[in-house]
Amino acid sequence: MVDPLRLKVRPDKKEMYLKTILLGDEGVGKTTLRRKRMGTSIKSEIDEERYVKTLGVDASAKKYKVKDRGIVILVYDPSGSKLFRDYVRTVYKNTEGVILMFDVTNRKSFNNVFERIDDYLKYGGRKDPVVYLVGNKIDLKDKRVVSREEGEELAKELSEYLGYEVPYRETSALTGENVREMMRSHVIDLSKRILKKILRVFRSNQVAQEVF
Ligand SMILES: Nc1nc2c(ncn2[C@@H]2O[C@H](COP(=O)(O)OP(=O)(O)OP(=O)(O)O)[C@@H](O)[C@H]2O)c(=O)[nH]1
Ligand SMILES: [Mg+2]
Repeated sequence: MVDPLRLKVRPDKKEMYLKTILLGDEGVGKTTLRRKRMGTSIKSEIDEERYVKTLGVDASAKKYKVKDRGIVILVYDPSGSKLFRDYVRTVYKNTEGVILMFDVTNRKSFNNVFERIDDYLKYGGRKDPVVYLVGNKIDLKDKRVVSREEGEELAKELSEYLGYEVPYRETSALTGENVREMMRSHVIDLSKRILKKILRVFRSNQVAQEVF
């Protein structure tokens, strides 16, 4: 299990500590999204754009502030490869959120989304995680094969399947387009779901601010 101290994260009593996992096929952009936009990693990483497959599970932490309350989000970033599936399953049970990613230039990755959430639900994930569906690589306009409408339709199907809303977002992990907004919104939804009994701060719209 990832030790938060190794990430230099020291949640104090006022800080909440939540975990979310990026799930999707190999090469959809999970590591790029996490590494470039979500802070420090537990493994030493070279900042390059060359595709280096993730081995096992990596993670980053990012701290947000929602109404004066620090919220530390640990983002698990597993390999999309079947080779590591057993290992990846061991981190499912500790997560409150799931970001289901596909690549809008790769239809197979889109077709495999249901299999990913089923695997999560079957092998130890919580039964009602906060789920976001994310279509990545929207900067590759000429290579796009999955439309926004299809993404929205899939999010609807996932919502029906799970029994609660699954938002759909489109991002470019490479350029950063919409990544920050997607994460902020995911953090707010996680906070609402997990903390609403503890905090009475969600009567109005809240904004999540990055702290580090
Ligand atoms: N054009 C473009 N390329 C991207 C984007 N996101 C990732 N890539 C590229 O796609 C390749 C794979 O990205 P990764 O982030 O390593 O993919 P991954 O999902 O972590 O893959 P695994 O670790 O094997 O499961 C890399 O060459 C990235 O630079 C994007 O939004 N746009
Ligand atoms: Mg990776």
